[in-house]
Amino acid sequence: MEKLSKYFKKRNFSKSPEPKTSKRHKAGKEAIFVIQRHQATHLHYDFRLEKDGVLKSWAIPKEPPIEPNIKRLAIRVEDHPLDYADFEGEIPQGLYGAGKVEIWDKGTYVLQEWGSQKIIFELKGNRLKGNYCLLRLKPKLTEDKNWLFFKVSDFQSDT
Ligand SMILES: [Mn+2]
Repeated sequence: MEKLSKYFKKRNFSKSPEPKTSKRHKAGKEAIFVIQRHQATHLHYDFRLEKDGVLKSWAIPKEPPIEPNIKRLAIRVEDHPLDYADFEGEIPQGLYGAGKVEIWDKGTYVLQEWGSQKIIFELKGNRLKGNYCLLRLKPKLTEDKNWLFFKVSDFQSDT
């Protein structure tokens, strides 16, 4: 799959247990998201949204926020195959991404807006629930792979 060429280029599948296929049948079903806690050289959380037959992915160096308005850096990384959403395991030492991968949260999401600078969606996970935003940082000021990830206030009026 053309879209996944970066994913395949980085990995050695004769040694890594990571998934190779992106064939989850999803007709008529809600799109999924997954967050994988990845104990690599630096602990991070890989946030992935199903879109166009792949998992669009960001690496978040700190724990994803459950409360609104706590902003986390999210670094855009290569698209992953859909089957990666079920992956947990140990990537052997010496390989790209070596370390333990565990599913930290998983569920479905409802897309509200997918723009080149801003993505807004409702997450329906076990840990993360509610409206979240990915906001791209200005490329002139920073690396163009840098985004912010945060929960949006619910704007509920408590009476
Ligand atoms: Mn990772």
